[in-house]
This record gives sequence, C-alpha cells and structure tokens, in this order.
Amino acid sequence: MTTTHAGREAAANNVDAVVIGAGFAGLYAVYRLREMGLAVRGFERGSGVGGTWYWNRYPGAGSDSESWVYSYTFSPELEQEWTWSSRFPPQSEILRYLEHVAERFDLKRSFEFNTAVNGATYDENSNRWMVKTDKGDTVHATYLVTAVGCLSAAAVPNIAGRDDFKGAWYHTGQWPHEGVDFSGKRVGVIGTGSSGIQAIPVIAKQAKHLTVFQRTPNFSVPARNRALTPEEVSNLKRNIKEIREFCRWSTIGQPYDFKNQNALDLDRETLRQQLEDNWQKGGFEWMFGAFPDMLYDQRANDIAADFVREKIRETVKDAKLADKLIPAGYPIATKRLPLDSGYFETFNRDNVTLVDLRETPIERIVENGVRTSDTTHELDIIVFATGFDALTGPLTRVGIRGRQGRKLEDKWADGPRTYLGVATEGFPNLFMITGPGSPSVLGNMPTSIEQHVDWVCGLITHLRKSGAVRAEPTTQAEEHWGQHVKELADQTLFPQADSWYLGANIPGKPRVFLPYIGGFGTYRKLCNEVADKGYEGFAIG
Ligand code: N01
Repeated sequence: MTTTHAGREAAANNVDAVVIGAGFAGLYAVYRLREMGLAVRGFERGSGVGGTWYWNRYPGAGSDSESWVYSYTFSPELEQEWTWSSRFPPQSEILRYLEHVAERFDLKRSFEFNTAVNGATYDENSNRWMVKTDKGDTVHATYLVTAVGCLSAAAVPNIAGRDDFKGAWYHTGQWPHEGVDFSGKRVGVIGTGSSGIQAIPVIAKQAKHLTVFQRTPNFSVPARNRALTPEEVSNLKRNIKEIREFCRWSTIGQPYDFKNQNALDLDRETLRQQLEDNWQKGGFEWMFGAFPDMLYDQRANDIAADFVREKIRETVKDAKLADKLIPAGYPIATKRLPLDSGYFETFNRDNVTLVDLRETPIERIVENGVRTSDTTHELDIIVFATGFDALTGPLTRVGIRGRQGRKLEDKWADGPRTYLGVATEGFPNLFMITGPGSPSVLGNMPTSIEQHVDWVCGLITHLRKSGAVRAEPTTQAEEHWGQHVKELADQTLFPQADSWYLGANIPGKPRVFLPYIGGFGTYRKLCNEVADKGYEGFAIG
C-alpha cells in the first residue's frame, strides 16, 4: 500500500506528542519519546538547535556549571566520545555539543525550525491538544511537552525614548549570529546580572569606551576557568558514572554539596580560611559546597557577604568606585550568584565608567545615548543585559488554553500553580519540563532536565500501559505543592532579595518564589515516591 501525500500530511498532523523547543530539554524529550515508540513533532523558534545557547551568543557567554556535568548522561557512549576543552565551556562549544547530539541521535528530523508555536488548545471531547504554529500549521497531539526554557523570554525594559536611539541596541538573550563589532565604539551596558558580568570584561577589551549602568551592585565569585589537561579528562571520563550519580542526589545537581556543618559552628579564623580556600578554587562551590546556614541565617550570610565585599575592595583600586560596586541591602546569593572572569578588575581600566543609577537614574534614552539625571552618556551601542521574564514568561507567551478554553496566563495571574512544577490542573497531558515549582534554575540544568523528561516519560508509559488517556493534577495536590514550595523558600533568606526568582524584575509580576528550593536530590526522591504510588496527586482517566 502506498501512502498518499495527503495521508502523510494527515499522519504528521496527528501525533502522540508535540514538543516545544530544541534546547537541552526539547532534544532529550524528543529522543526519549521516540525511543518509547511515540510519533513526535517538535517546533523551535530558532533556525537551529541549542535553546539558551542558540540565543545567548553575547561576548563572554558560557556555562557556570563545570563542563563534565553540564551535559547529558543518557548515553555512556556520548559521554566518552565528547571531550570538553575547559572547566566552564564557552557558548560556542556548548552549542557545538548540542548540534553534535542532534546529529548523532538523528533528532533534527523531528523538528520544524524557524517555527514558533503560537497557540495550543486542549479539546475535552477528543482529549487532544490542538497546536498552532506561526507557519499556519495545526497539529493534534495527545501530549504537549513544553521544553521552552526557564530564561528564554528576554526582558527589554520599557525605558522612555528607546526608539529614538540612532545607534544599535541588543539584548544579551537575542544576540545576532554574526556577532557585534565593538571596536572603536562607545558602548553602554545596562544591567549587572550574570549576563552583564560575563559580557562586561570582554566588551571592555574591545570597545573604545564602555559605560556600565548599574542599578543594583552584585556579588560575584571568580570562575577561575581554565583548560582541562588530558589527564583530568581521562580521570573524569573514568569516574563519570559516580560523578553523575552524586550530582543526581545533590542539592544543586553539581559534583559537590553543602557541608554537614554550619559556618556559625566554626571559629572565625577556620571559617575564613575555608572561605579563602574555596575562593581560590573558583566556581559555585564557594557558596553551594560550603555551609548551609549561609542561606538560612543572616549572621552566617553576613560573614560570607563581608568576605566578598573585602575582595571587591582589594580588587578595585579607586576606593570611591569600590563603594559603588559593593552590594548591600540583600543577602548574598539570594539573587543568582554570578561567576566572573575579571569583572571587578575591569573597573580599573581607563576606558570603563560606572554609572550608579541609584544616584543618577536613567531619565530616558535619547538619539545619541542614555540621559541620566545629571548628564547624557553618548553611546554608539547599547547592550541590554536586563534579564528575562523567568520561568512563567516562556510558558504564558505560548498561548496555552486548557479545559473550557481557560488561558494559562489567567490561571496564573496571581502566580504559577503547578504540581511538582511539571503539570497544572485544568490542562490535562500538558507536561512542563523544568516548569515553575521545580528545582530548575537552582542548579545544574541538564541534571534537572533529564530527571524531568525521564519522569514525564514514566508517567506517559504508565498511562499507556494502564489504558488511560489523560493525567491531570488534582486541585488539592497542586495547592499542597504550592504551599510546600513557598514554605521551603520562606525558611531561607531568598525571599528578602528583589530577584527574578520572585518575579521582582518584571513590573506587575506577582511576587511568588518560583523554583523549588528543597534540593535536586530531595525533589527526585519525592517525584519517585509519587510515581511509586501510581502517580499520586494526578487524576488519571
Ligand atoms: O539577568 P538578571 P541576566 N534599568 O535579571 C538590571 C542565567 N544566566 O541576563 O538587579 C537598569 O540577573 C538588573 O538590575 P536589578 C542565570 O540564571 C546564566 O544577567 O534588577 N537596570 C540586573 O542588574 C541568571 O541569573 C549564565 O536592580 C536594569 C540586570 O539588569 C539569569 O540567566 C549566564 C533594568 C538583569 O540581571 C539572568 O541573568 C548568564 C532597568 N530598567 C545568565 N532592568 C550562565 O550559566 C533590569 N536591570 C553562565
């Protein structure tokens, strides 16, 4: 029997699962779902795979997780074949890795690129999702898997006069593929989060002059990036199974964890020495391989914060400038802690100026630069390193409608409500990879992603084996989970900072702590228990 063109079209438009996004999560979701024998179609806005690493091509962009754990674990062969160049790989290398994975496992054939999903509606009668794309396609699927990333909805602030600017402007999260030539240019960077802190030292070396517009001074810890020696590579490859297993059950999915000891139990000198030793090592371990009370107890946190303040003061030669760069008013690490490669040193350069927006706020953007309350800073290029509408933004902009046409953004108007961060009541068979209410951004993303995809695939297998067609969290399970996520966050110092974890960076966004802060290992255990109890908390039918 030959299949007609119309027949093939119909089959392609009626699939088991639609996956949105071709980053770390989408690629793995397609791999696993296909392995289970499901018909899958994927859609990706970009022209290629990579997600975060496709979009964030700004100078200095790279991973803050160690390369040997910032990768997939599902294929031991892949793990052995791929060799990372350095401790913290640059964006270009991570993108190359994801392209390699897509080729190696033949994943691209399941995706339509340059295609955004601009609506997905659940039909109760057919128990199918009707997914629409900006290319005019409509695809029907039983399962809708969102792999849209946590930090993919770029936030360009609505500063008056932005359209008057005659120069070029860019957001770090939507960087042009051809790159930006800063040579001979007067460049302004607005924002000093992780992206700004990575980009600023690199741009400063290229630009004629760099003006950094800082609203909130940020803590930062040195990355101490370096090339990996062949000996390290072979040791890592030999021990990779154990390293991965440790990450899976650790607090933030990294190859280290908090000590079984509090900072406040140590005498000052011992504590200082430990902080110094870890500072010399570089990386997140300084905070997240240290003392748990630094995130719970203000006194312990103050010790850590003062340690970094001293480091800034030692690094920045001009004492008045150092004062402006030194953070105060929020506990360290309660805004995502950046890793840097010479960030504070950059302010010792003659071609770099810091504008403290707390003293001289931006009034507007004008045709030749940025006007603050005291002067106009003349610029040829503005870089918005101003962050993202995190976790909820990438989901609510898709146009997802559940039972009775209810919009996801309406349901979440007062903050996201999910069960395990993976599903939401009223939206059957919608599975969110690293959605709000899951550990997601509080650690190593690939660890989180693989756990989520595997768990969702387990749930889908359960449905298929038991002859059920839908899973949807109960209202009660969702409420309990929301309370639990909030209670855990409230036990820490995190809610004290105006961070994107709380939606505080987006005007009008409800102040709700978005990720689950109980730790990757604990979360994994909870998810496994839910599965062992026949997916307790889900209405399955
Ligand atoms: O964004 P951010 P990001 N006027 O929201 C400022 C991940 N990431 O893109 O603090 C003036 O952290 C804002 O000021 P304030 C990582 O999870 C990972 O840097 O709100 N300034 C802040 O300084 C990270 O946390 C990696 O007062 C304005 C900055 O812009 C997340 O992405 C690398 C402003 C935004 O900081 C987001 O980081 C990079 C305005 N109107 C990023 N609006 C790696 O793993 C905002 N700001 C390596």
